[in-house]
Amino acid sequence: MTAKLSEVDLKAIVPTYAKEFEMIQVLDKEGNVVDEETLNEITDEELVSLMKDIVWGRTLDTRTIILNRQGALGNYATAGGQEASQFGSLAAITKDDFLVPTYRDLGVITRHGLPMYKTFLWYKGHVAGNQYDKDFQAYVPQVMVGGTLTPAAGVAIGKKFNHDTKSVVLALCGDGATSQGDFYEGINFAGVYHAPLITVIQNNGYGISVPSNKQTAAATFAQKGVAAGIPSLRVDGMDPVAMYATVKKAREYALAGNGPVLIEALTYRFGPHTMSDDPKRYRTDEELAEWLEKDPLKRLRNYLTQKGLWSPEQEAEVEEELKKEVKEAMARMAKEPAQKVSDFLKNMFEVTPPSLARQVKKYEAKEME
Ligand SMILES: Cc1ncc(C[n+]2csc(CCOP(=O)(O)OP(=O)(O)O)c2C)c(N)n1
Repeated sequence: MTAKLSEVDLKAIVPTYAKEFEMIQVLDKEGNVVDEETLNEITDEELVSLMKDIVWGRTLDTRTIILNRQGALGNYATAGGQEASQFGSLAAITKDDFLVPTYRDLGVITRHGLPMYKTFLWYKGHVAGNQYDKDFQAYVPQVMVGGTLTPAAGVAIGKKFNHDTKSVVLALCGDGATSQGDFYEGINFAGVYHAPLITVIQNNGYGISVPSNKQTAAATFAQKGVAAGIPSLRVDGMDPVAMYATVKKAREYALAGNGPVLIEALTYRFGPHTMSDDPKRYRTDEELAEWLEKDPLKRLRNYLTQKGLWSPEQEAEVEEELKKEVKEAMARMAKEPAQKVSDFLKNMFEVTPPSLARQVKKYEAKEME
């Protein structure tokens, strides 16, 4: 088939994808079931475990904000509100799957298995916070916006080349990250190689203070996957069950050798971008109030409480455990020897190149003085 240029209507060419990207939801904001079929595929144990993750994540966020204000930790990118897109996604993967998180996903990487004191060392800018056990399946949290996608695609392509049919890669990024070249390069190559990469774009509506409509003229972030030939979905990112079920489905699809899946999660951060940000300068109280009503924690709590699967006592237990974990992690962090310049120079390459080795020697001599 060929087309006649005179019949081409430029205005009609960019689809809105309104139908293709209808938002997937399982629980509505009150915690009522809107997709029974999907929910029936999930056991009560899985839902309770997901609830524990979310309460754990919310409590960690609250504690970390306090520690930052006390000056005990470095600057912090708050995560409250984004627990469904974070922990719903995490719950759908296993410890053998590879996680590529951003600076906002510190709770996620800790729940994936990074010792909490290492997470805290990362906040302090200590090199030991970047040194992981060889078996731990994750990269250090990426601060370069969009920078999760190229290494994530690399790991996924490696899995494909090595005929690994048992694990996938989960890469997280924000809506702002999708404006970066790295994002397109990463998803493009994952698409070309049919690599098992699941990308979750946590669309919280802002890149710091820049709203979505100033970042892209596209109607959705999900449609950015279409040009890379990647099945893409749009999910209620405040619905923990929808996130869990969608990432699980994407994982099965990728494990079957079909290639990547891209998911746009519609979410919101309740707090500031980081502790040095004042969101009141670019968001209204009404907007925040609207999103607070969609709170993923309240939503799953309502549903599980109705079913008799969750109680305030269970919630308090998770909170107490987390607080204990934080206390122990802070004590362990304090025992870490102060870092030396030579330590982080040595941490950059598996085999230190000669030019760097010379610098290491120079610093080591100074450090001995
Ligand atoms: C390459 C690069 N440019 C700019 C920054 C500064 N910066 C830090 S966070 C951020 C906004 C990112 O927004 P988004 O990807 O939506 O993620 P969110 O912070 O909302 O989770 C920017 C511009 C950076 N860290 N890296």
